[in-house]
Amino acid sequence: MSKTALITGILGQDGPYLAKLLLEKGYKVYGMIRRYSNPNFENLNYVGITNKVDYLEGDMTDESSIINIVKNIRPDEIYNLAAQSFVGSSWQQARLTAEINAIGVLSLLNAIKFFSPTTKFYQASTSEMFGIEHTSGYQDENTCFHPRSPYGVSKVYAYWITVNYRESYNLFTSNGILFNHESPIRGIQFVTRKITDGIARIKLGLAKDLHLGNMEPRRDWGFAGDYVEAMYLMLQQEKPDDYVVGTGENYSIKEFAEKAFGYAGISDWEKYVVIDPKYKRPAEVPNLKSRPEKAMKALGWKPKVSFDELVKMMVDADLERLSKK
Ligand code: NAP
Ligand code: F7E
Repeated sequence: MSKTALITGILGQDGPYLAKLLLEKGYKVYGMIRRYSNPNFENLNYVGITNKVDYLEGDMTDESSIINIVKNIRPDEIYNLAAQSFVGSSWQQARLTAEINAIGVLSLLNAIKFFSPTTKFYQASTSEMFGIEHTSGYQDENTCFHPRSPYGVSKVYAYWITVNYRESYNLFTSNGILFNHESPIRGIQFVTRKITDGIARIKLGLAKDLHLGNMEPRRDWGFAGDYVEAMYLMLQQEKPDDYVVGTGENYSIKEFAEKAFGYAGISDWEKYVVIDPKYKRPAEVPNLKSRPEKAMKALGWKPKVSFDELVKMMVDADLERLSKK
């Protein structure tokens, strides 16, 4: 009998990579989508698996839809990737962010507790929970949380309720504390993709400049395709646990931009960048850098795609996409 998995947030960036991995491993994959009227299958098309997934309609803010899905399919594994994941918007939509990212997780855990207690649960936790905390310049599983946005705060609740249901009800629930991971199907508003898309537009004469906010923050960027392997591995362990996943290296937004412009053959890149206060945040996370030793040792996981390869992959993909158009 093949294993079954439910992925929430399947239409986002990570969902398609994870679904592809699980399908390759012989899983039957269910994907929860918010609506049937006008779903955007672009990212699933990109990885070539749109017709291989079974879609179920549900919303993280609608507990009855979550209960119905879990009760009906009782999957072996649930990967909760659904979220209002854009940090910038979380100040404008703080309550909605909390309802989706925090209370939605409680609904999923209750559905598991009451209707499918053997289901293993993965929660998409984030380095944003660390915010301004660090231990000698890096963050790992022992670093305290000090989130700096309504998004980060909502994810701290989700993290702890996942731990709490494990400790209270003996459920198999794990948190992957993932640092930033990117790809050619990264949402266009996130800074890496905004930069690579902007560069392709400048290069092809479709835009004159690129408006960005604070270019000093540093991020530990990896490739999404590598990170979904860590998610999968967490649910294959004997015991549930929480793991930091990242590359252990970090770069500033400025360094990312310089590298990406350089790869596209534009050396005088600074003349194309306009610093626009509109993109600055009320509170910033200045420095994220993982120490992923635990994931490397316990899961045998390590990132395969380097920073340089990631930048090239994203610039190439945006140049190709826009050239075709
Ligand atoms: P993403 O591209 O923003 O995808 C999120 C998905 O969640 C979207 O498909 C969206 O559906 C869905 N969603 C939003 N609100 C929902 C709701 N109320 N009910 C059901 N589905 C809803 O995010 P991602 O980059 O793939 O990240 C996956 C998860 O990992 C997220 O939880 C994110 O917070 C977390 N995370 C991401 C990173 C990263 O660097 N990418 C790092 C750490 C943690 P629509 O398509 O309908 O909008
Ligand atoms: O910003 C700065 C911005 O929006 C990165 C999400 O996946 O990773 C992501 O959150 C940095 C910030 O990602 C612009 O101020 C400058 O310092 O790409 P981002 P994020 O906020 O790190 C974490 C791990 C998640 O969990 C989240 O879900 O770049 N920045 N100028 C800008 N950022 C954006 N978006 N746009 C700019 O113009």
